[in-house]
Amino acid sequence: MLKYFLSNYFMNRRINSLLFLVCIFSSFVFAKITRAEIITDAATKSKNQYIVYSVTDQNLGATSSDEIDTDGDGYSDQKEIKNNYSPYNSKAVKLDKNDADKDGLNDSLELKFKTDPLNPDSDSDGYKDGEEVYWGYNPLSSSTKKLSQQIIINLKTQKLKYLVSGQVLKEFLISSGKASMKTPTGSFKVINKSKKAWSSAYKLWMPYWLGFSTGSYGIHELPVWPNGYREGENHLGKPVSHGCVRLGIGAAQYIYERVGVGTSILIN
Ligand SMILES: [Ca+2]
Ligand SMILES: [Ca+2]
Ligand SMILES: [Ca+2]
Ligand SMILES: [Ca+2]
Repeated sequence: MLKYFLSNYFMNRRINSLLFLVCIFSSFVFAKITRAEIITDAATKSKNQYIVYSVTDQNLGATSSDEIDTDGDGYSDQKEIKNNYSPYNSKAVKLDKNDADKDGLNDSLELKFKTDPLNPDSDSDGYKDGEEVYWGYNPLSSSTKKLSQQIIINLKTQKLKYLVSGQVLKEFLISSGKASMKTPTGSFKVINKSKKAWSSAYKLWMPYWLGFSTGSYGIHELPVWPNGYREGENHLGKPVSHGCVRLGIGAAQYIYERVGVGTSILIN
């Protein structure tokens, strides 16, 4: 009995000391992980704080003080922005006509997208703010998730607008359906894409095709007949198509490359 008790006692002691060692080791590992996390966290935090600080300071035109005059022209940043002038150019240049950091995004859009007007690559991911915004990517994150993109077509003005996050970035002349073959109006989505679609109804090529959800209609480049004849660019601005929305050479490719299936199209 005593023997049994003693062996049990020593066995328990051994288990206890083993547990003790495991405890020490895991707390050491845990402490290391905790420490690493704190360091990473602090780094991220300070990075975010820096971005928030620089955005607040520069984008809002020094709301904290009326005195900040970045370009030294005698007018405060706040006053210039309020009057639509760039606070980053000592000449009287409008916000949307100035690109202080030459990143392809004008000062006006930098304010709207909350990017740094004096830093070409606000999120330091290697892509310029302008490149990211015009391609539909978030200039404040290295994420490849696209921002919301939209196409708005106005049949009256014969213009197509390309928007990212609700901001109009580009505007192109179109040619929509003639009076007898009107382009449908309403809200649609891009349902398919083709670099060179063939119209079996009209026997012609429709380059950079973006089909929208009514079935037989789409946005495409000025059509090309099998003999190579291209509908003239002088048709742009006039409703002469069979119902599709025609875009000029260059414009069609621009839109085609940037928007994907699912992009919303509003025609009014
Ligand atoms: Ca100024
Ligand atoms: Ca810029
Ligand atoms: Ca910038
Ligand atoms: Ca970037």
